[in-house]
Amino acid sequence: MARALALAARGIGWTNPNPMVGCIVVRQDIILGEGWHQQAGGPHAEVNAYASCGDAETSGATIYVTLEPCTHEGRTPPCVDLLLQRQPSRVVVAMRDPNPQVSGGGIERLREAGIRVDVGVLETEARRLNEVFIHYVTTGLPWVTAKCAMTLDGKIATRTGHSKWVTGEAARLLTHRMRHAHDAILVGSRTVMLDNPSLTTRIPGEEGRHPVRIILDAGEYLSGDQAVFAADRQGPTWVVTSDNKTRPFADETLFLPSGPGGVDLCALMRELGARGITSLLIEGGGATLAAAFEAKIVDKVCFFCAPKIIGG
Ligand code: AOF
Ligand code: ZN
Repeated sequence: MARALALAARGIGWTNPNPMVGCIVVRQDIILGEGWHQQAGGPHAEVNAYASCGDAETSGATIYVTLEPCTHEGRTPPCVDLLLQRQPSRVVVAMRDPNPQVSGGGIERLREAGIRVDVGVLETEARRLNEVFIHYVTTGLPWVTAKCAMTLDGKIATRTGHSKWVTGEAARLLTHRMRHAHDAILVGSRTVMLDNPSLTTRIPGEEGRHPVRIILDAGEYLSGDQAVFAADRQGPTWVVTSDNKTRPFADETLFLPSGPGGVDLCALMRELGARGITSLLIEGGGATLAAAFEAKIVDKVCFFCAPKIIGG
């Protein structure tokens, strides 16, 4: 199962809104095939695992799969049908599928067919890997990660408000991996004005996915001259506001009710969930992070601590 989880993790950033899933086919203690879900809309892990077995005899095999096999006809046919056809003698599942369309039905159908099913192997690890999927499929709201960097003396920015010089290379690489893994990224307009970040994903030697950039602009501070609005920008940039003025330089302006410190962030989460955004990375600055904690929308905190002293 540990191997199946490692395979599943290769799909990070590419499977949303679907889960990351890995699967292994084992017979007489030999791994005959393995696969993972590589992209939303593409074949499920079970299909890829069986495909990689080639001509090997697979009946009576043991299947290790990180998520309960599906029973529904979505963009691909139900995996349970594939399993019933290939006749494994045992299926080991890390966790039940929290998707209400599946939710236990896959396990039940395999057991009804006389196949032994064991559920709960490395379940904690499997749930951690798919924390975004579990949250989104059960609530319809994006999973929210708050990311922040501070110095030893507790500063998240210099005296002039600049925050891009806090951490070094290693943290920067992790940040780009986090951007790749999230559907959208949120910052306040002050951060955009002061740091002028591009908020894209740049991982050396690897292809990455760019998150939708969402800028909170409660006070008409943005002019459209910033990097996130550049004509050759990668992926869309949305501006969120509680006034009623369209920002012509953005791909979209989202109008929302006002809340403490600016826009009503709970209403924003409902809107983003409805638009299919399953995860949101908040990169600051201080006011935006404070408002997010105040609105209780944060699910996970990633704090980088840099061995520096800014002073002042
Ligand atoms: C995946 N990959 O390996 C497994 C999934 O739209 P579909 O047909 O791809 O179905 C997506 C649902 O299938 C997903 O929400 C989850 O409940 C179930 N299992 N999904 O994308 C997989 N095993
Ligand atoms: Zn499936």
